[in-house]
Amino acid sequence: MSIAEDARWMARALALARRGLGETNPNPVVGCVLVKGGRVVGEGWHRRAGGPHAEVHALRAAGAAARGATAYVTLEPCAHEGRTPPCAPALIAAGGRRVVAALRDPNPAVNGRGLAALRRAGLEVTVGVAAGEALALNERFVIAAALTRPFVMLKAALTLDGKIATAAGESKWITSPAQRLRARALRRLHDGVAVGVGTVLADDPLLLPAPRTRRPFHRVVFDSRLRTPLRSRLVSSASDDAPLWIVTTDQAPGREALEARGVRILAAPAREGRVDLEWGLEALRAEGLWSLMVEGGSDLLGALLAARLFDQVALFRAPLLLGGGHGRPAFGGPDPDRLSDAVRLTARSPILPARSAAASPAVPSDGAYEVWYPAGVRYGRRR
Ligand code: AOF
Ligand code: ZN
Repeated sequence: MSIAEDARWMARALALARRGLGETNPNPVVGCVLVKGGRVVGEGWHRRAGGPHAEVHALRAAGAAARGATAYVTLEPCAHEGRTPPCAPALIAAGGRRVVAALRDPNPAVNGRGLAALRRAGLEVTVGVAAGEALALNERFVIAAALTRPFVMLKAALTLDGKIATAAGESKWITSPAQRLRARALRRLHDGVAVGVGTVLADDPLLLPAPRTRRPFHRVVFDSRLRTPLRSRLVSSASDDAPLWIVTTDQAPGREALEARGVRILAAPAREGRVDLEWGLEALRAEGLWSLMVEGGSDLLGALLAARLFDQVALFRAPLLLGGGHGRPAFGGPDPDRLSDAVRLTARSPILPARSAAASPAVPSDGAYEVWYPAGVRYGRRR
């Protein structure tokens, strides 16, 4: 099989994987194409967490024709018994001859074990075809696999001079309707969104993606003193499809009334009366959240920035200059004394291999927002 042919079938597998975007969380998106004699005998993609993996869909479609086929998969076939049976043994049992994977699965539960099992069974294994594209597609999953907290995207809608509200508190609306539409669509890529309680009190937001996801979409409030109103739209809409979790301290009164309305409370040991953000994020990860979009307010974004607890920044900038010295800055938090304390950003994803031409575009084609990454960050194995 030629390199060009491998690239062509992997492109097809990537296109299939893309169909799962927004619906497979916290799992990655994965596509699989089974090819024999230069034609497709079966294909599939992972549709939702807890459902069959891409390989299983493709094997079912191929039936007996899978014997002797090459499997093109955008992620290493798994070897672990998770919510579904492992894919590597399924490919072996079906009589596959060769497996081409774009990426090794960084999930500590897999991490090379699937590839090893395939090789042991005598299948030919090729890894790294279109790795850059596959990484860009599953950026949140791949980065989170190296962390003990969720992947964190900081999102702000701001004026060109960096303000998210006037001194009087007016914030609706800074960005255009088209930008706001894109921001709600961006939520779909994440397991959930988070805000500080100040934003709940000021805006009473619903924090749901549009279009809605078929899988549960989590809303999280960082709220040290449990000030989230029982009558807020977040609490009223808490459900299995749209869970509401509040990260608070173990000293905050009033949790029972919220719990009675179906709100999940995660109580951290208080640090100077406030939630320890790192503890909160690690607790969210332990509860299964791999990716979080943090949408404000100023204090929460500033605190996460100062603590370097983020992996990506999405800026929705409006062509406005507010002026004045008292508008609300997008990123509050502590004031650094020195320029060397500023957070330097880069447009290039830190997980892309140096030579890869693939890119997660810094500005999507509609120009609605910009994507930045912290410069100089290296993701190793689990930090
Ligand atoms: C594959 N093919 O299509 C996907 C894989 O909870 P489970 O059993 O669905 O396992 C989820 C993990 O399996 C996920 O974190 C990732 O490591 C891998 N996803 N693997 O072989 C697939 N979606
Ligand atoms: Zn699998």
